[in-house]
Formats: sequence, structure tokens, C-alpha cells
Amino acid sequence: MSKKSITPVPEFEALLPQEYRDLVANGPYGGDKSVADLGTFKEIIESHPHCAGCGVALGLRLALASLPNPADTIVIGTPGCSFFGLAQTAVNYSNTAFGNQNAVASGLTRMLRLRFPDAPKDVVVMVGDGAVADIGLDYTLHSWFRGEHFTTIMLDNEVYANTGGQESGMSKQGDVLNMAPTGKSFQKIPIFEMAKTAGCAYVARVTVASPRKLGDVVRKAIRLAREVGPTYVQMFTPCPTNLKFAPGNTVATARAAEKTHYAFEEYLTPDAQACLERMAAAPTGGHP
Ligand SMILES: Cc1ncc(C[n+]2csc(CCOP(=O)(O)OP(=O)(O)O)c2C)c(N)n1
Ligand code: SF4
Ligand SMILES: [Mg+2]
Repeated sequence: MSKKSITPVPEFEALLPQEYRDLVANGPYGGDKSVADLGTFKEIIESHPHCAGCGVALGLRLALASLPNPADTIVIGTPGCSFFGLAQTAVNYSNTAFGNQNAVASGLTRMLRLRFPDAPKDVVVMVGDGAVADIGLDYTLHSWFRGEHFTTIMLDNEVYANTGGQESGMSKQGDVLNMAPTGKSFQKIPIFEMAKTAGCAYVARVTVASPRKLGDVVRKAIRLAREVGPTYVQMFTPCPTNLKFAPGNTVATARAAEKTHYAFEEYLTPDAQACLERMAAAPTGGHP
């Protein structure tokens, strides 16, 4: 990993904003920063326009602090609350038409692997539950069936938050939302289980109440996607505005969910397990 790609030539350095120079000098590029180091480096996301106490903003912050190779990462987003923050982060970012994220990520991943066969370039989808489980479900599943080498992260707030509170396939049965006044009539779609049968090499379920665990699974998922195949991280990022709890209770809400429907779970294929063992022995890896 190198920060060469973001380091300005000396002639330009003085012309660049202080923010950019700070990022080159003190950001996570070229180092090995993680959630445990938060507060000691200039982050990829430093401010955001999300509501106070937004679980999605917290999930993004933790995930972005965990990228194993931020200088060579492209994040793919789609409409939803997550793209408010993502559009102003210091990482390569591309937005897509709603639900198309895994189709776009497939093309980009293939192109990057052809163009840079010896240098890992990470493609990471970071989108909402509606984007994965509802409107982009077909593209998501087919990218997994095809064995595409990128990571899909669902920021699950169990609602279409950005459009005012419609029920999502990931809302819980019985949830009453602004635009689901009689309560959701069916259970959360079992995307977590579907990811396993659809061919993901690594699948993890985590919440923002367990930041180090979250960072660990994001990092693992991205490195395994490079080497083995598709990976999926489903994180609970509760939305105070639509789920109607106090903004100071986001972490408590996520922690409570860990005892009900959001217990930590990790699944690895035998190939992924073997790869993790190889990586532990030789921590820097390239494409297979
Ligand atoms: C094809 C298409 N359909 C619908 C929309 C409107 N739309 C934008 S965001 C969104 C809901 C997003 O929900 P989710 O993916 O759960 O993200 P959240 O806002 O909850 O973070 C919808 C329906 C759109 N932009 N494009
Ligand atoms: S509506 Fe919910 S998910 Fe969207 S920015 Fe506000 S708190 Fe976050
Ligand atoms: Mg949502």
C-alpha cells in the first residue's frame, strides 16, 4: 500500500487546501489505521449532514476507518441516507442509479483487475437495506452467484429512511413506520442466509455497538474479496429519526438488538478460512 497516488508534486503542494495537505500528512493512507486508532489520525469522513445520532453515519465512520487500503479503494453507493456522508468523504466514490450498485461494482472490479493485475484495488459497496434487499436484490444476488470479487456492506436501519419512512424488506415484522401505519406484515428478508447459499466466501452480521468487531469484519471482508470471492457484511445502523428513539440512544438501541435479532455471526467457506490462515502468515496479499 502506498500513498503516492494522493501525494502532490512539490510545485502544487502550496496551492492545495490545508485540509488536503493534512490528509496526506495525517490521514490513514499508507498507514495501517483501524477503529482502535480513531482519534489519532485525520479521518476519511470528518463531518456529515446526517441527523444527530444517525446510526448510518456511525456505521460509515467505522467502516471507512477500517479500509485496509484506502488509497486504492473505490466505494460504490446509491441513493439513501448513506450517500449523504459518502459523497463528501476523502475516498474514491461513485454513486449509481438506485439499486444498481452491485452491477456497477461488478464492472468496475473486473476492469480494475484487468488493468492492475498485480496491485490490489478494493471495490466496496456501502448502501442501505432497501438498496440491497429490495430494489437491488436481483443485481446483488447475481453478483454473488457470479463470484464477483468485491464486498457488499448493507447499512441496515430497517427502513427507507431517506424517503421518509416506508417499510423495507429488512424492517421487522410488526414495525410501525411513518408510511407503514398498520405495521409490517412479514419478517425481515433473510439476506444473511441468502448470502451464504448464493456463494459469498465470507458473511458477517454486526452492529455499531461493537465497533472493534465491526472494523475487524469489514477489513476481513475486503481482504477476502480480493483473494477468494464475494463477501457480505450486514450491519445494524439504527435510525433515530424514523425508528423514533432519542438520538443519544443509538448505541444502546444497537446493543439491545445484539441480544434479540442482531447477534454477531460470522460465516466463512473453507477457502476463505484457508486464505485467512495464509494471510496471517504473510499479511500482505495481491490478487490470486
Ligand atoms: C429507482 C428508484 N426508486 C426509488 C427511488 C427513491 N428512493 C431513494 S432512496 C430510497 C430509499 C432508500 O432506503 P435504504 O436503501 O434503506 O436507505 P436509507 O435511506 O434507509 O439509508 C428510495 C425509495 C430512487 N431514487 N430510484
Ligand atoms: S433519517 Fe435516519 S438514517 Fe437518515 S440521516 Fe437521519 S438518522 Fe440517519
Ligand atoms: Mg434503510
